[in-house]
Amino acid sequence: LAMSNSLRHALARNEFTLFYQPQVELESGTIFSAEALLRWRQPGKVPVTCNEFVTLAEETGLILPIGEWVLREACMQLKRWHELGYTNLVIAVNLSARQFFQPNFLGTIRQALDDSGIPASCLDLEITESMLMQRSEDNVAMLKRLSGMGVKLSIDDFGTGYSSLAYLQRFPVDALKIDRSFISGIGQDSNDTALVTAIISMAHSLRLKVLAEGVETPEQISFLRSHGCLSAQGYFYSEAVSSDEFTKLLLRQQ
Ligand code: G
Ligand code: G
Ligand code: MN
Ligand code: NA
Repeated sequence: LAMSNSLRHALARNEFTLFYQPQVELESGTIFSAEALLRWRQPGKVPVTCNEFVTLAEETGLILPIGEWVLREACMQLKRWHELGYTNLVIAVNLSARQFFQPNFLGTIRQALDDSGIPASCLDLEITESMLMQRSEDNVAMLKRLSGMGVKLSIDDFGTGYSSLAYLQRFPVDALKIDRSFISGIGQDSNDTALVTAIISMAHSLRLKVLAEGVETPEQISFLRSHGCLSAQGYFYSEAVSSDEFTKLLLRQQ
């Protein structure tokens, strides 16, 4: 396959970059975190979407070296922002299942923290519900060790999987990210609206933070605020941008 061949050389050829999407506090609009999103640009070619090549990278195992690169790069970039004075800024990194279940996963995290020198509490790992549900006993042990290191854990695309309340309570998870498909239905679709309300109140009773993904309109923002959701990300604030553009966003809010 042509794409898997190009993917194999992409790291060595420096074709990957990270873009960053701000995560903001709803009340103040302050940026508190940057979600790192992987981009692949081959010279002279149309960029491939992340979903396309992440799936291929998982199948071929290339996601392991790519994922390590993402972690390193994201932590190093956060270090630069900390050095500029944004010392409370957090970096959120997406993990794939294969990475998460790799035997030396904890070692990889430790290494990225040590090499960059950022505090563990400023690294937020995004995992999916389905990753939590697989091999749940091993997961509890590993998540407890991660949480013991001080690393934060968020559940990405929340609401699209099958996690139960009982399950959620067993994992040392810090935050739920409500999937953007539900946010886009706020005020449009009564099922989505009810679901968002239920997820927020469930998160509160489990003492979890809750973030709304894919926020695009002021109506969505006022709905979320009035229901006690404290943080959000989405095109209303900013799409994912280069590290330089992200620095400008940080400077602008001073
Ligand atoms: O921004 P974009 O449309 O490319 O993101 C599409 C999907 O790719 C998202 O679901 C996101 O979680 C995933 N993704 C983005 N960056 C990474 C990454 O570094 N690692 C993994 N495993 N997935 C990522
Ligand atoms: O699955 P994950 O949440 O990691 O994926 C992030 C994806 O969501 C990226 O592809 C990003 O480009 C996209 N995204 C971020 N904000 C918005 C938004 O407000 N609206 C839409 N439609 N997509 C968004
Ligand atoms: Mn994500
Ligand atoms: Na998501």
